[in-house]
Amino acid sequence: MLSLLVLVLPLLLSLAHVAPAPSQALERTGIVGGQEAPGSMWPWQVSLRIRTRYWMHFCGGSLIHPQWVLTAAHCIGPDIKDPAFLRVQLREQHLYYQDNLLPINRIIPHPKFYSIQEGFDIALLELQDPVNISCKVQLITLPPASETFPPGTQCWVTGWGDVDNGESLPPPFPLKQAKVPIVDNSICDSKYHMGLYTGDNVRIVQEDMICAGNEKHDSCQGDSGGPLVCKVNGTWLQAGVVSWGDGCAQPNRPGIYTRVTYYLDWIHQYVPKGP
Ligand code: 4AZ
Repeated sequence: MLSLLVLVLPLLLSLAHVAPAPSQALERTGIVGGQEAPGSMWPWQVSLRIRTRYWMHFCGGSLIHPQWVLTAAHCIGPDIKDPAFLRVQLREQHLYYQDNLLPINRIIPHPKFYSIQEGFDIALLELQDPVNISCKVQLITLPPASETFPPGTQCWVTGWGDVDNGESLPPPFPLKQAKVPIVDNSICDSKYHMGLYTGDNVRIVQEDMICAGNEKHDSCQGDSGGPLVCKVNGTWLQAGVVSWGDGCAQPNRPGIYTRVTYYLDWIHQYVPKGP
């Protein structure tokens, strides 16, 4: 039962924190430490909405095919949800201002997902109808299986999540971006062991994860499910899906993402390679 609470708590928290906050100081940066995204960028970013009093943002996602959205399993599982209570909003500059919510056919969490720390934090949403690709709405390219995204690769994370630990994005809820450096998996794992009694032989950062960010720039609650993208030889590729972390922008606690290259075969069991 406790494990159930541990599983649903992140969802409850991510639901709780996104309720429109009273207007606050005008100068707010973030994701954590980012800036507002230019309107022409990140055309694959989507917002996942859940039916409450209104269709509330609870997670990010990315458009990888005209009819498919990639997100995190912890956003929508592991318990089965009725697609009727979810909607997808394509790229918009400010949450809620120009909503055109799209219905979903199928919700597909990775079958091995159980808890965030164990990995497999990836899911697919099939839209009822394929969307029109335009200058505002475009697909993000999945990386080739061989792409490792070495430290030093220029990567960015985007979303409408918290601007600091426990501090939600204030109205008018602009899409935010932050440039986050990739952190090598073994270095990230040793950082996560700092200040813990967990034995060094106990892996915290698993092989199906990729780390990025630092004390200045990070993703945070409400960014979950959204894309970590990197420009490789002039093409934007999706390296990760926002998954978890120990707080946001804390020292020695980079953000942890699901490593997309690890799940290409699983994704292509459902998502056609062409349009
Ligand atoms: C969350 O709770 C969450 N700093 C998302 C991203 C990160 C930490 C927590 C990474 O959804």
